[in-house]
Order: sequence, then structure tokens, then C-alpha cells
Amino acid sequence: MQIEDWPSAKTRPALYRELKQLDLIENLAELEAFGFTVIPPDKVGDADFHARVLATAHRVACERKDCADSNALAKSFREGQELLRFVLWDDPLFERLVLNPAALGLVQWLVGTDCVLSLANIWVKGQGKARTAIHADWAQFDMPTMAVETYGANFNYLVTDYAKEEGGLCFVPGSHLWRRWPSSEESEYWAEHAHPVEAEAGSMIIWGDHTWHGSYAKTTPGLRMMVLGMYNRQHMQTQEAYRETATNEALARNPLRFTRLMNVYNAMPWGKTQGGPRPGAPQGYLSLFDTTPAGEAVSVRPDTDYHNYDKAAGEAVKAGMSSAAISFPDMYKGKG
Ligand SMILES: O=C(O)CCC(=O)C(=O)O
Repeated sequence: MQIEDWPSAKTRPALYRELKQLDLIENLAELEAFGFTVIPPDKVGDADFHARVLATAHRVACERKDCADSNALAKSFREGQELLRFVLWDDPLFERLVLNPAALGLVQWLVGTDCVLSLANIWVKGQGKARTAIHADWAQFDMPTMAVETYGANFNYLVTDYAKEEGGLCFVPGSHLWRRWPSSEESEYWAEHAHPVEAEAGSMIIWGDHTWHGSYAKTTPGLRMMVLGMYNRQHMQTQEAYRETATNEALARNPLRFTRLMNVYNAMPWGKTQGGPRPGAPQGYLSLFDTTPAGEAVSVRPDTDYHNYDKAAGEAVKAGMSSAAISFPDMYKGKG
């Protein structure tokens, strides 16, 4: 059928058309049916891109762990695993990775076209018994029943090949429909019965925060390595401090979608003076294919004096609210 820009569907038609252009409709169906999907390397990037991610991930991990090379890294990770946190600013290649059209497109299907980046990590695991228990990424621990919508979504970019014996990721297919965390007994059961992902390096695995998953132990020598990106809905606290650490230079060299990922135009929190939308905020659907650097059109959040009441700004707010009723955006039209 013809996918039109139906206002009731907000930005979904535009996103759907681009996912179709990327030949990802089957992946989208897998996400809906089973709660996870694997994007093959050729839909993620070319050989040069994959070679650069491999080299960069190894370099950054070796630098963090003071290892001369990957052999030394593998030795230091025997019987261990670690998430190397907050790698986004360690190399501009990670900026490319979090904007990868295929991954970001499917993530946006799960958490909206205005989602923000929550974390970017390199996850390293060595040979041994280390594994991750079966869990869901739903992190609203005071809300044990999950909302219909996912609040978070992940990609794992595989730096090394994945299989059960390689210590790869595993899923409980269909569990995203149960909308609850596993009990400890269920987690124990599925630790031995979850489906292991078999995929080659350069693939990206995508799933939302409802899906039960974990990983197996790596019984073979060497390293299991991946780059993990997690995205959240805009109202949530991110796991890593992107809004606070993004620079104007980083915004300028990237397309507008990166500015939105950094959440620097979110008006909240307010102090005594109510903040409004800041001019220059990226509007509407932002294409997955846009690579035009944003330049000086955007900027990071200015320093704010939260304790000062700005009388003129207050008068403007008062004037804007002086009509008979305070109005709210129409939930069923326009952006979303
Ligand atoms: O690879 C693993 O051990 C688990 C990965 C995981 O839980 C995640 O990326 O959210």
C-alpha cells in the first residue's frame, strides 16, 4: 500500500519508508514477532567501516587497560568481563556508530524518532565462566509492570564473531510480549535454554527493553568484544552524561540527529524562570540518511542561573497564558 504522511501516525510513515529503503522490513517484523533482530554486516557498513570499528575498539580497550596489544588484553580478561563506559568521545568513529542508519532506524521504531543516547560502551569478555544473567533492560525498577511501549532500546555492534561457545548474547524469543522481569527461578531456567545468537563480526543486534536476554560463558580462547549503544525516551535520565559533555564542535561536525541524541534542547529542568523551547531546536522527522554537518545552527545548553527570576521572561510567559484556557499539544497530530 502507499505509505502516506498520515498525521495520526506522526513520524512513523517517514521512518517506515526509510527502513524499507534500507531493506529492513523483515528485521522490523522480527522485532515485533520475537523481540530481537540481527542486521547483517553488509547493511551496517562497508569493509573499511568494519575494519575501523575493529581497530578503534581494540585500541580504546587496550589504552584503558594499559595493554600493549590484544593478546595482552585477552590475558587480562581471562575469567572476567567489563563494560568500558562512556566511549563516545574517545573517537569520532563512535559518533558515526550511534548514528548508523540501520541500527538507529530500528531503535527509533522501538523508542521514537526523538529518542536520546543513554550510553555507549565497549563490552569486553575473556575466556572463562563470566556470563550475564537473563534479564530485561527495563530499568524502571519501581514500575515492575512494563508499559506497552518500550522505554529503551539497544544495539550491540559485534566486534568479534558470536556463537554460544564464544560467549555470545542469547534471547528468550517472544518474551517481549510478557511485559515483566523474569523471576530468579525463570532467570535460572532460561540461562540454559535461551537461544544463542550466531552472527559474524560487523553484525548489529537490536532489541527493546522488554526482551529477556543474557549471555553464555566464553569457552574458547581470546576475546568476545562488542560496542553497546542504548537509547532512551527523552524524558528519562540517561545512564551517561552526554547532555553535560557534548560540545558545540561535536554538534557542528554531525548531522542534526546527533544534536537530538544529545538532548541539549530539552527545556527542562527549569529554575525560577520557566524555560521555553530554545530557538534552533531540530524540528520534525530527521532523515536517517542526512549526513550534512549541522554547523553553527545548533548549540549546547547555555549555563542557566536557576535561582534568578527573570521578570521580563516571566511577563512573556504570563502574557502567553492569559487566554481563557491553557492549551496543550494535540497528542494525535504532528510530531512524535
Ligand atoms: O553480552 C552480554 O553479556 C549481555 C549484554 C546485555 O545485557 C546488554 O547489552 O544489554
